[in-house]
Amino acid sequence: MITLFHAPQSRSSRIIWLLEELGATYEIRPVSIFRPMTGKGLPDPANPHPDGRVPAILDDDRLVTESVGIVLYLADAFAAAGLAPVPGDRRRGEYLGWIAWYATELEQAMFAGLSGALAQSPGKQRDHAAVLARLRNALVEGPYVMGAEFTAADVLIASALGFGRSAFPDDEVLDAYVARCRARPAAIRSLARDDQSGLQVAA
Ligand SMILES: N[C@@H](CCC(=O)N[C@@H](CS)C(=O)NCC(=O)O)C(=O)O
Repeated sequence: MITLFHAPQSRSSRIIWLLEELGATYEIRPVSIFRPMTGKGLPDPANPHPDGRVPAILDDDRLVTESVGIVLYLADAFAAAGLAPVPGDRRRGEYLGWIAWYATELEQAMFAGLSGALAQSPGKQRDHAAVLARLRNALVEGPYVMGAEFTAADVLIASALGFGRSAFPDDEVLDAYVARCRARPAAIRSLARDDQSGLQVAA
């Protein structure tokens, strides 16, 4: 049984989306977090995350933290759902590359764009342009970053873009990708569950 420690409209929302895509049975355990944008909220003593953050999951008694760690863990644990090429599959390397790219390139470029740090740093501008070009090139082919196949990498990338779209220029290709991902039935179901508390979802 998977238990997700969740705060509404945060990085744990994407894990609800993933769990819905995977057809998993899971429970949402709502926790409070500190919200830096408003300065409000306190870490919840009921949250097992060592930093009091979300997302965190318990798989029975096994704790997994970090969006990337959780996405890799769940997509492999529910391999039958087909959201992750399994070890040995020739697409596995590309898949891992996109997930690492999300964590090390996309997040940095997005927050540089959102914070205004771009304007002061030619290095960040170069990285930002590279992120945009790589994403666009993949999505012009599309419809997902790995082509025809929707993978768990799209959950990370599309959810980040959904939050930080304004960090990048107007672009029909990016907008269509975010809209396409948001229109997936699992994404729509996850929105309805984002704000509900104490919920148990049976597959
Ligand atoms: N690298 C972490 C970041 C987690 C994170 O910062 N989550 C925010 C919510 S979006 C949080 O829990 N903030 C509470 C805090 O900073 O104390 C991940 O991707 O899981």
